[in-house]
Amino acid sequence: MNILKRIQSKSGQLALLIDPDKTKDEHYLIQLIKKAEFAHIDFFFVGGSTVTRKEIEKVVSFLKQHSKIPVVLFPGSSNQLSEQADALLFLNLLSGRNPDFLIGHHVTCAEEVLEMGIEVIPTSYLLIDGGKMTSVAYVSQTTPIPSQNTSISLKTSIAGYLMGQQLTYFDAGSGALNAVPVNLIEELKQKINTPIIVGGGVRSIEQIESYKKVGANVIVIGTKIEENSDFLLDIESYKRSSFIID
Ligand code: 1GP
Repeated sequence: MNILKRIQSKSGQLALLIDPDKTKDEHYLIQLIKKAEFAHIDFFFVGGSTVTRKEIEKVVSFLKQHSKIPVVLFPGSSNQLSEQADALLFLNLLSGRNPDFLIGHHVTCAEEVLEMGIEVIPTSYLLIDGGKMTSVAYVSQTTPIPSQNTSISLKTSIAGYLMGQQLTYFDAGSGALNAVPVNLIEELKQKINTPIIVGGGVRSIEQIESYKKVGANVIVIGTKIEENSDFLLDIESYKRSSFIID
């Protein structure tokens, strides 16, 4: 099954975000992979705001060598590529008005991506205000959509869908104080049939559950696991007690 189909197949799947800038120690990475497998994590997302190609390639190759969990590129710029990854989120930062992140980076890497033959998933990427300045807002020089203004987020997502994007990714940004409002996902699901990824500031099982309940396909977790990788053990117990795994 290709990655987009897997994402579409059910709600409540989990992605562990690996920022190569923060995971340089191989011993740490091995332990993280073991815990992620134990927790039946569905995807590794790899990317970061200021990561080099060399770092991306190194981490992707390491993950592919030591794990069967699919690796999805979640790039912060046009150089964050690796042929060994299973798929690439081809992100359009639709919440912003910076042409570099709407078309510029895409042009820069277009031929190379085509030649790589990797699965490419056109993705509407919306930054939603998470209560603090995040690296992605700073690096992209864009302003996130105010979180209480569901109407702008909905219209932006629908525009992306009408332009042919295959996925909608709501991101409150890494380490956000406030995660993406659950009702935004609920309302979008009522309007269009787009698979949804949500991330930024997810720190509890309760949040995971509430996103799953409203039909978010993938919930992305980075910071919480960077701070305490044993959160993956809590995820395992939650999945076991909810009969998601046996
Ligand atoms: C990925 O930005 C998220 O979309 C990850 O955010 O680091 O807060 O989990 P956290």
